[in-house]
Order: sequence, then C-alpha cells, then structure tokens
Amino acid sequence: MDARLAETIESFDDSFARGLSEGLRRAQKEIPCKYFYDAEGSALFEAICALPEYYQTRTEVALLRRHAAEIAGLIGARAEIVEFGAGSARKVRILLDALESPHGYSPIDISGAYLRGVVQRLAADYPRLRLAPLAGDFTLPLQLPALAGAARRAGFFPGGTIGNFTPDAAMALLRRMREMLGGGGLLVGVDLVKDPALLHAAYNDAAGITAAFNKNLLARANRELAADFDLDAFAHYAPYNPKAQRIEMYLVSLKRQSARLPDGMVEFSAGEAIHTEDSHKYSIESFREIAARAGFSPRAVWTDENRLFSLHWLEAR
Ligand code: AVI
Repeated sequence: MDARLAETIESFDDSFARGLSEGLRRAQKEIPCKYFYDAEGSALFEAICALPEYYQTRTEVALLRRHAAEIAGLIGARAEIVEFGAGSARKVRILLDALESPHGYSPIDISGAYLRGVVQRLAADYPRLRLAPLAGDFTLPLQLPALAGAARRAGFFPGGTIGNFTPDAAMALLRRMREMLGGGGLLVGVDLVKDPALLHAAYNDAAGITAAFNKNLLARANRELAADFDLDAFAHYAPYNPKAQRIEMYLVSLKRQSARLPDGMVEFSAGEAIHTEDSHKYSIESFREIAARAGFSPRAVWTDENRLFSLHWLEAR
C-alpha cells in the first residue's frame, strides 16, 4: 500500500459524535446503523456471520462459489472491482480467484482501521492486483480514484446490506452506485422474505452476539466519546415487522435513566427504545423493480434451493 492510499484511510473524519447526539435528541431516538462498524463492531459482525442462526453469509458464499465462473464471465477480463462496505473482504476473494486477470480492487469501508488490515492481507495474497482502498461512507457521493488500465468497473455489494436502507433509500443508493461506477455492472446480495421464525432467530441468536453487536453502539460511545451508558440497563430487542417485511432493531432502556454525551445529558424513560437498525427483506421481483427504477437492467439472479438469499447481476442502462 503506498503512502497516498494510507492517507486516504487516515483522513476520513468519522462523524459518530454528531450522529449520536443528533439521533438521541429526536422524538424517536435513533443511532444510524452505519456506526456499528468500528473495529470492535466489525469483529462482532464477523462473529454474527459465523452463527448457526445467521444463514445469510454461508448461503451467499455458497452461491458465489457455485456461480463464480458464470459471474466472472459476465464481469469480463481486466475488471476493477469496487466493493461497497468491504468488511473482511472475504467474499471478494471468491470473485478475484474466478476473474480473468482482475485489474484492481477498491474496497470502500467506514472503518479505516479494519480496512487497513484487510488490505495488507490482500496485498500479500494478490501481489499483482492494484489496491485502492477508500475509508468512507459509501452512502455519500464519493470520488473513486481515476480508472487507469482496467477494461471495466464492476461494483460488488454483498451481504444483504442493501436491506439496511428503506426501499426508497435503497433505490437512491443503487442509482448513486451506478453513477459512481460510470456504467458497468453491479453484483448485489439481497436477503429474501421468508418464514418470520427463521428471520427472528437470525437476529436473536442464542449466544447473544447480535445483542453485543447492538450494544456496541453504546460501548463505542463510552470508549470514544467519554459517554457513560450503563450497558446492563439497555436490552437488545429485534422483532420482525411482517407488514414492512423487515427486522427492526432497538436498544430498550430498562429503567428511567440519563447518560452523558459530549454535548450534554440525554434522558431515557423506562421502556423507551433507541432505533438502531432496519433490515428489509425482498422478493426477487420486488428487488428487480427497485434496481430497474435505479437505472439498471436486472440480468441474472441466483438463489439457493431454500430461497433464503439472492444474488443479482445488474447492468447499467
Ligand atoms: C450488514 N447487514 C446486512 C446485517 C443485517 O443482517 O441486516 C447487519 C446485522 N444486524 C444484525 N445482525 C446483522
């Protein structure tokens, strides 16, 4: 990794303090889910991905493995892969191994510290690949470094993260990704509507990892912002809303209490909930409609035999 890229990682200004203060002063308190992913939260999310109840990761990985050759053919040779919310960048290795002479890889992730380690490991394993990491919020317009020598850019947005946006916001985000990519295609993983009991279990695991992931928002505020949240006085609550077809995640205050934030105190009544995440589920058709509204032509779609998860190849119109 050269010095310029290291700077790109260091210079990203995290807005956690602002996001937390604004969110907790709303009538319906909220903390935007993008703040889950500091180094601690990213590690907890990795642990979630390995949980028996969390079918998404293993199902998507199996789909990628099974269809890697076909996907590589659709992407084409000498492509630059841009991954939105790269996390551990484990899934992209399946693509990189299948692609013909991949030219470059540009992972974008909100956690600069996490991205640094990921990129170092990739550089060792793929010495010929041009790596252009970007620490930042991919929901905001980002300038991707100029494309030199690649035949085509292809976006990669796995993990069902598109579900963490409302359908309208998902459409707007897909449109922005299409613009950022300057044409080309996008491979996106989308979680499917299914038996609510399976969904409920996936977000309420027996080992309590998802609860720890949710509470890490408060732990992070204590670590980074000298806040004083009492973690034992908040409960993880993640019901499925069948009408809206989404899991909703909350931290519920178990008593009347207050907490110190950098810009003053915040009060909680007993039973008051902080909304921390929505995870929308789609049918294949409803997702393809959103992609079409965002200016993509939905092409191939792959799903598993139990129809738990789907992978969509979209081409910019
Ligand atoms: C990242 N995202 C797709 C996960 C999801 O399933 O919505 C985040 C998550 N929240 C709780 N468990 C996992």
